[in-house]
Amino acid sequence: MSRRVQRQKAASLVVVPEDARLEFVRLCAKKNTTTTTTGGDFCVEGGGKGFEKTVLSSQQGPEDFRANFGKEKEEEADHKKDDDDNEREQHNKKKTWIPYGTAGFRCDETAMDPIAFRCGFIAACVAAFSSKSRKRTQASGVVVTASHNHAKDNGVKLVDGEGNVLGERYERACEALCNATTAKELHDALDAFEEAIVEDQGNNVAEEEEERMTTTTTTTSDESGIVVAPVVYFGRDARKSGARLVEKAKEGAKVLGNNRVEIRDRGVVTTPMLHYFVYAHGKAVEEFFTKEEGKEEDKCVRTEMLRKKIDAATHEAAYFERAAVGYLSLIEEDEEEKSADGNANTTLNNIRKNVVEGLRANATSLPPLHIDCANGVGFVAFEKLLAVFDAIREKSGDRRSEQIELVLKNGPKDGPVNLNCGSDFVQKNQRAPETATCSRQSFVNQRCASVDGDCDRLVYFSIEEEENSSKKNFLLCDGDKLSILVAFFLIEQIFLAGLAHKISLGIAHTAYSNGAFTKFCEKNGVETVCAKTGVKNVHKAAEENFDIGVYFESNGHGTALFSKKTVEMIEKELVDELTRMSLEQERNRRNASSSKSLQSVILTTKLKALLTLKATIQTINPATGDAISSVLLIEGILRIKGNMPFAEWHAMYRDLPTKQTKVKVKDRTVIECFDSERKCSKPEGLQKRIDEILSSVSSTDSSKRAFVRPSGTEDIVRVYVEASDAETCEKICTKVEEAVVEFCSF
Ligand code: NG1
Ligand code: ZN
Repeated sequence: MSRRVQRQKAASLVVVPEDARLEFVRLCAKKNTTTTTTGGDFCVEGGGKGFEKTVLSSQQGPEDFRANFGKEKEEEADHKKDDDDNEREQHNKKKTWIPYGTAGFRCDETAMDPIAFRCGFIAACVAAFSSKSRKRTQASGVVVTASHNHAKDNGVKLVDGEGNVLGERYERACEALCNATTAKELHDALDAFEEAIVEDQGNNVAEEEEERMTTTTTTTSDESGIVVAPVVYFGRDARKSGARLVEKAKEGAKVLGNNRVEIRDRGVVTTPMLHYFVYAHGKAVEEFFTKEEGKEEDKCVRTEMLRKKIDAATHEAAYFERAAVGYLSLIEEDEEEKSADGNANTTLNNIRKNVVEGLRANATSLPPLHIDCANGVGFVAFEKLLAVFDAIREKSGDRRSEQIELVLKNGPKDGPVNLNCGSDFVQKNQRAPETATCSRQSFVNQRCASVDGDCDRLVYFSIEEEENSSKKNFLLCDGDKLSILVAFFLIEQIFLAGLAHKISLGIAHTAYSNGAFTKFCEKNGVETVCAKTGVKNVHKAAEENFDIGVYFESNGHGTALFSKKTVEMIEKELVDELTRMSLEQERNRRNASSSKSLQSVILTTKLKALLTLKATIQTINPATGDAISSVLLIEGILRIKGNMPFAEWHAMYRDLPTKQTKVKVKDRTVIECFDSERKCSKPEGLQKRIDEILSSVSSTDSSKRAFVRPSGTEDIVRVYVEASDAETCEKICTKVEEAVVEFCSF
C-alpha cells in the first residue's frame, strides 16, 4: 500500500498538509555538501553530524570537519554490502546521531544548520496544529542557544504552546526527524510526529471539555469568527552563529506556508524571555476570550484588538515591566510598620518573629550585587531591566527601585561565552570567574552572583579574604540553597496567610543536590522529591507533587511553580481579606475605637502575607526558570528578611565536600541509569564496582556517595562524588573515573 493511501486511510492522523510535507522532505533531501549555506540544505547520505563530529570540529576548522566527513563516505563506499557493512552502518549512524538531549539539540555550531531548519518546521507545526482549543495558545518558540556550552557549540530549545519545554511526547519524533537521512526516514518520522500532535490535540480537547463543565462561558473563537494566525517566536543568545541559525530555523517554519503561521523574531534574548513570550501570547488569547473583550464590536475590530493585545504582551518591555513591578511590590514596606511602633506594630512584629522558626537577619543594608553574566546575553538583559527601574523612578518618583543595585560584569563583548566565567564554571569549579576584562580579585569581598550563557541559571557566591592573610574562602549558594531560601520564605508566608493547611509546598531536586541539603530539608520537615537531571524532569516533579513546587537544579536552574488552583486561592483570599478588613475598619470607626484590636492586627498580618505571595507570583517567570526573575526574587527575600547577609544564608547548613568531573569515552550512551540517575544498570558490573569503591575507601564515612551518568548536553560521562572530607572525595572520584574508562571502553 502506498504511503499516501495509508495516510488517507488513517485520515485522523493526517495533520501536516501534504504540500508542506512534500516541500519539507524535498528541501531536507536537497543534496548539498555544505551545511552552512542555504536553508534546509542537507546531505541526506551523510546524515546528522553529532558529537563525534563536534569533538573533531571543536579542534579543527569546519573545512577539516567536512574533509573528514567526506573521507568517511569514501571508506564506506569501498565496502561490500554484507552483514559486517550493516553493522558498521549502524555504528556510524549511532556515532553521528544528534540526540534530543537534556535540553533539546546541541552540538558544534557548524553542524547545526539542518537541525535548526527542521526544528523551525517542527515549531511551526506545533503552533499551527497541536491545539484545537479556543483558549489554547497557538504559539510556539525556537530558542537558538547552547546555554552553558562553549562558544563553538550552538543548539535549539523548543518551546510548546504554554511556554514550557516541548513535551516528552515529541522528543523521539523530533530526534528521528532531525536525524533522518533518507526520504523514507523523514516520512516515517513525520508520521510519528503527527501522532504526537494528534495525541496532544486529544488531550487539549479533553481538558477543555472538563473546563467547560465547570465554567459558564460558551463563546468560542469559531463562534466569534476571530481568526489570528498561529505564531512562532524566535530568539537567540549572543553567540555569533545565532543569527545564521535563526534564519535557518525561520526558513524551516516558512515551509508550512505564510498563511498558516506567522514568524516573530525577537532577536537577542535570554531563553526564559522567549519562553515568557510564548506563555504571554497564550495568556493574552485566553484572557481575550474569557473576558469577551470588545464583545460589542464587529469581528474585524475584535481581531485587530486581539492582535494588538498579543503584540503588547509579547514584547520585552512587558516582560521587564512585569518582573520589575513584581519586585517593587515584593519589597513594598508596610506603611504602618514604617511609622509608629505602637501596640499594633509590636504585636505584629512578634507574630512575624514567632509563628515560624523563620530565617533570621541582622544586617543593616545590602551591599551591591556583582553579577558575572558569562560573557553572554544576560548582560544585555540585566541592562534593560535596570533601564526599566530607572524609567519607573523617573516617571513615578518611586524610590524603591534604588533598593536594587546590580554591578554587571562579563558581557558579550568581553570574551567568548562561558569561557572561565558563568554559573557552570563557578559552580563546578567552586571558584570566581576570571576573564580578560574582569579579574578574580574584583569579586573578592563582594556579594556576587553568576548566570549562564542564556541566563536561565543563577548561583550566588562570595570570596572572603581573611584579614592580614592572602587566604580566600570561596562560599557558594548554589541551586540547593536558592531552593531552601525560597521554600522557607514561602512556607512562612503561607503560614502567615493562614493557608498552611490548604497548600502543599515541597522541593524537587536532582541527584546532584548535596546530601547536607536533603538532610536539612528532612530535619525541617520540608518534603523533597528527587527527579532525573534536566529542568524538564524537575519541573514536572515539582508540578506533579506539590501545589507550590520549588525546584532548582544544583547548577541554579529553577523556579517556584504555583499551581493554577493555588494562584486562584491566593487571589480569592486576598479579595476576601480586603473585604473583611474594610468591614472591620468601618466597625472600628463606628465604635470610635482609637486603638486596634488584636483581631485587626492578625488580619493585617494575613493581608500582608497574601500581598507578598501575590508579588512573588508576579516576580517569578511563570513559564520557566529564569535567572533575572530569580535575582529579583532572592534580592527581595533577602531584603524582606531584614537585609540578610550572604554569610548568614550560606551558613544555614554546611555542604558536604563534592567533586564533579567529566570523562571522555568512546560512546557515553552505553551507560544506562535508574533511581533518578543515582545508580546505573549498564554497562554490567559498573555499579557493582562503584559500590565496591565506596565501601573500600573510608568505610566509616556514612555520607559518601557517587554516581555516573551520560551527559545530555556534552559528549562526556559525568562523575559525581560527595563525602565528609575533600580528600576522600578526591580518592573516590579518581577510582570511579578509572572504572568508567574501563567499563566503557569496548
Ligand atoms: P547534562 O549535560 O545532561 O548533565 C546539564 C546539567 C543539567 C541541565 C542541562 C541543561 C549538570 C550536572 N547537568 O545537563 O542540570 O541544566 O545541562 O542545560 O549541571
Ligand atoms: Zn542555560
